[in-house]
Amino acid sequence: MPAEYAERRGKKKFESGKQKELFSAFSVCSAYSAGNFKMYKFIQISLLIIVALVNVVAKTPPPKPVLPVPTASQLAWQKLEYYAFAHFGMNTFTDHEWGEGRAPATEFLPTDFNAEQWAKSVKDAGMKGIIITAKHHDGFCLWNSKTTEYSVKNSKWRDGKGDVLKELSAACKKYGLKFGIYISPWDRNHPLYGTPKYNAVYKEQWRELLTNYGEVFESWLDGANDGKKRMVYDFNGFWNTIRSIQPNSIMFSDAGPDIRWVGNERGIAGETNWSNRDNDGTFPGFADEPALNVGEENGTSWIPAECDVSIRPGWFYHKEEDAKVKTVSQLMDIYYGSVGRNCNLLLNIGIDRRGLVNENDIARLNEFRAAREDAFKVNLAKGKITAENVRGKDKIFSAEKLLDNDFDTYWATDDGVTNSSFTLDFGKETELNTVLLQENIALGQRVKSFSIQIWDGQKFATVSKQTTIGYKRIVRFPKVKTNKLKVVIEDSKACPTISTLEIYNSN
Ligand code: FUL
Repeated sequence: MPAEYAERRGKKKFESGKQKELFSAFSVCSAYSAGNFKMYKFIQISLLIIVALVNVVAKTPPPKPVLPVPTASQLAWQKLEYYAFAHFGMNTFTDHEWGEGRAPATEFLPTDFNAEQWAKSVKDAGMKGIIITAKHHDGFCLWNSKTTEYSVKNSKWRDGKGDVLKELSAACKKYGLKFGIYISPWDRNHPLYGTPKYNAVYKEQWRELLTNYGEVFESWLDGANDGKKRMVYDFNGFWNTIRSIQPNSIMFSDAGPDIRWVGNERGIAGETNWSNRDNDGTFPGFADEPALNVGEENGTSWIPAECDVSIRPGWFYHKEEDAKVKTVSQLMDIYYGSVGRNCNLLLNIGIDRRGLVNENDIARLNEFRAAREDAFKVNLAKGKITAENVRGKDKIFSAEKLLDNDFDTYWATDDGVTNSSFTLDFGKETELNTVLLQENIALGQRVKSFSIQIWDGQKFATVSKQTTIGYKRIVRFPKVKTNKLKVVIEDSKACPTISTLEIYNSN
């Protein structure tokens, strides 16, 4: 009967899916109660308004951010997680780590330079980009810079017409890798070094590099200074130059401004690691290493840490270190100590005298990739997940969001609830030793302490007690077997906003 009613009124367009059901319901209602079309229309509109109102009221507002928060570029940078440092330059040929800037430019002579081989090796290793030492402390420039005679143009490589930056940036583009640049402020060759005029030289070098080689995802500089000619660096001027040419390029130094050094060259962050930092008054070259390693809970700037570490003892290639490439187990410890502790990992490879990534390093990079893939192959976080508190009891903030493989969705609690938990019931006994958590850092880093607990048959027992989470936290503990795993957020600056839970049983 309702269908006939619709037919008579020429309402056939309603007759599909949900709309059809809705229409049928209204129709029955109107046909039996009012019996006339006006009344039917009135009820239909009223019901639609009520549904719309209920929807508006039910929409729980998202948590307010806890300041500071990352910029869009900082957030994009954090998601890269793992990329390469490539040390290559005059030191490669003189067998030095810190050249004095006196070796003749003609000594730079790679026999088989191939930037695509670098890019392919890095891509195959699962890394997301390459940062090249365009100029190290010796002052030798791998591009033809108008600011100095000490560069590839006075070498015999490619008859003085070669440009490492040009070939490498093109290779990165071809392989879908990000391209980054390090130029050392300390310059042991430039005649103006030590005088205020050198600051303009260094800015001009950045200008050349940031103008001629496409997008530079990271601009890397340190605060190294000469023991005798103490140079007063214009760091603010350097940063302004970089920012004005490529505003999205992430600037690294001991003192940010966008990302910070982790305080050691071992690639290991503090177990507690805040992306917040009190940066006022700091500048590159005077690093407070312990503070850089852990950040500051109430720091007012968002300056996450980057772990730079070399795959060999030295940063530059030395033949006698061919047998000293770090083992997979050392590299895995570095991975857990960096990416697993809210950092990005900048792993260095020294390019050899041929101008190639050395076979020993390639083999190890690939083994390291295989070990990571193996450790994170089977995500055991499957089953029924529930939370003690869900923001506004709204499903857009439910515990299920922890398992949906979407960083942008997250479990959150009501405002003021800074101690809460979620529990995963595997539905069967499960062996595990690794828990991976991510905070939705777009809303700031919040969690101050948390614990991981397992059901022992009678009660939940703590297997690990930790402090910060941040963008990514990977917690490892001895293998356990259990039916249920619970993560308790013990303390948080404001309601927690957790994006991801993954669980593994790795070797
Ligand atoms: C330091 C330099 O002194 C080292 O030689 C190396 O380049 C390292 C990555 O940065 O500041």
